[in-house]
Amino acid sequence: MSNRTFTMIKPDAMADGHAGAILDQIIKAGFKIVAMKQTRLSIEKAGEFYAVHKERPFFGELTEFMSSGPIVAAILEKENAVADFRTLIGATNPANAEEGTIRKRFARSVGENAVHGSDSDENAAIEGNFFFSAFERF
Ligand code: RTP
Ligand code: MG
Repeated sequence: MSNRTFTMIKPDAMADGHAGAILDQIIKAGFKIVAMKQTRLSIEKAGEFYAVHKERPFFGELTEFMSSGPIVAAILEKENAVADFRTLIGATNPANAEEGTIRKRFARSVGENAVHGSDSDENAAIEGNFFFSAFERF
């Protein structure tokens, strides 16, 4: 069990002005920010990030959406980070997300669902390395 996870505030939540409230909720839940940046994915980079979903019917929609505007990417630290962060964000589809979760509060839809959270320790490390060098982690 590792103590780090990776997150993105997705373009919908950025455009809707929720970045500050989402970061506040993440910090209040006990996560420490190890690295953070605002950036924008090209459609090619979004495809690389979500390569595991290449064969899924929503892949085109997903990569178009994820490259449609700026995002905030961050590495987060907390005991049991991956599982606890997925609890904090709630179900993929905000309609099924628990009351008070980030997706319940801020997501637009199953596709435009406000935040990403890594699904395993291994992917947390891969995804953090995708965005950050050793010089950008504190
Ligand atoms: P994420 O990777 O972004 O944290 O989300 P997740 O684990 O909860 O969901 P995952 O199955 O990994 O799907 C990745 C992202 O693809 C979009 N999606 N759209 N239209 C659809 O039915 C659909 N299903 C998934 C969502 O943006 C989801 O977060
Ligand atoms: Mg996922």
